[in-house]
Amino acid sequence: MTRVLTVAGAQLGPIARDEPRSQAVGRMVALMEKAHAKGAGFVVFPELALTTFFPRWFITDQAEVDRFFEAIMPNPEVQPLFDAARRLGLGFYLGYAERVREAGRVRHFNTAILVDASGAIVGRYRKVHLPGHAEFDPKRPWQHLEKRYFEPGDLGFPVFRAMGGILGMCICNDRRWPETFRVMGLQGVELVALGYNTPVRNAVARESEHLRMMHNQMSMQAGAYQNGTWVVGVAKAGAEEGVDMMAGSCIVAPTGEIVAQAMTEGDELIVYDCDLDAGRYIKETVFNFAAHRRIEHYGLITSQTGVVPPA
Ligand code: CDT
Repeated sequence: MTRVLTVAGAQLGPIARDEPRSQAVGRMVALMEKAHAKGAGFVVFPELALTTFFPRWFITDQAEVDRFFEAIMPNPEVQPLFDAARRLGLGFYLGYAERVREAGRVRHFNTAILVDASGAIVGRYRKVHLPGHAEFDPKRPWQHLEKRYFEPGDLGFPVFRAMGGILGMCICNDRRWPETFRVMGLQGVELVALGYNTPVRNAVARESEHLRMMHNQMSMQAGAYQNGTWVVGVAKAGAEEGVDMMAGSCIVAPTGEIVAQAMTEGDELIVYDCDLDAGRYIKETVFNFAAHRRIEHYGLITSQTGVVPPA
């Protein structure tokens, strides 16, 4: 019996700074309806899908920053997504800015949730690798202040039995780190959902647009192949508040092949029938972890962060 999950990547075009949640949610529900019409059972939305990518601005007024965050999930403005999930029998991955009171203090995370086809939240992930910087950088044409507005995720890289398979999540910059995929691979992940907001150009160095797209794809393709898992990467794309954001949302097979890819920089759906058993032969042969991994040589990966060259 095959285990086919029809997956839709729901790329979003730009969201303006003053665009109300209701408008973004309306665009997302339209994509869910389209996904349902194409037979999808699971939809992946981008990172911080409900608002513009606000870390591009240095904002000192915390109340203004907090306007980009959700204190409750679901809340009335995003409830239509959960209603659509139940009505259409469609699970989804949603990236958003999470503001939560925990351990007696207010905390801010760059978060993704996994919602099943009944509209229930069945998984939560908080972004571990926060790129950028914490203070205003006058050398940059735009800022990347994730280290200012979020704290690093505290949940690790959990995977969840959902949608008939083993699903994991990560967020944007996480895809560039092999550790992200390997920790989920060690839990038998079959599909990794991820959203991204990536500027087309490097704000601090010369780097061609072609190369940046190659790095985007290469990271996801390597993560997929080396762990025998599907990877679904979905962009918030296009010219957003003066910054060109990379499109190229794609679905990567466990072989590392890109099997579906967005062609525009706007709201666009890509769909593929993902056989959740397609990575099994990879997990049982070349990447049979139990047979081939040599953990006695991997200690530096968890004991050291920076590079220490020999004396
Ligand atoms: N959102 C996010 O993580 N974007 C980063 C841009 C890095 S530039 C500081 C990325 O890795 O795509």
